[in-house]
Amino acid sequence: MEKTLIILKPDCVQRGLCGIVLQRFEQRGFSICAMKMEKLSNAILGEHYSHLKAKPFFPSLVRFMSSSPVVLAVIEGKEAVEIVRRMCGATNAANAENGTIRGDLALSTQYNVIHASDSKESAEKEIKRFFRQEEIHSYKRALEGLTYSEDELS
Ligand code: IDP
Ligand code: MG
Repeated sequence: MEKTLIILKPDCVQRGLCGIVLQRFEQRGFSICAMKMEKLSNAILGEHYSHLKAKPFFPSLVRFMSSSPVVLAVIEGKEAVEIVRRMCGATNAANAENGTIRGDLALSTQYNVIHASDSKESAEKEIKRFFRQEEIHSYKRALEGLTYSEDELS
């Protein structure tokens, strides 16, 4: 089953929005298969945002992302990378569609609530960057009461 990495950013943690953001993924049918709170170091943020090192906002992004603990989680489910990314909405929250996490909860480009891996390759790398294999768990979502065919489980 496909996995992707999300980071609930310092603005999400400090505004008390972690619960409702995680709820959206659970309600969609995804599983949270790993989760922890951590204060990220400049070193790991430099690696995580290495594609943005040349940008003028890079120092401020690292300061922001290390300003308080964040919640890191691995989200698992059908087409998790693409669907989770779509659920987050555009980077600049002011342009994010209503109904997306950023479109419903933020207005800023930097303080945009959540990070999500942008491809299957980045998801694989990012999950390894933040989680050890033994921190990632596997379980089935309860589907009692639903009538479904075997195909619907894939
Ligand atoms: P993404 O988070 O939607 O994948 P990226 O381009 O990978 O967007 O940028 C990573 C993060 O850097 C953004 O989520 C945002 O917090 C910050 N960021 C991106 N562009 C800007 C900008 O123009 N000004 C300030 N911060 C930015
Ligand atoms: Mg990105």
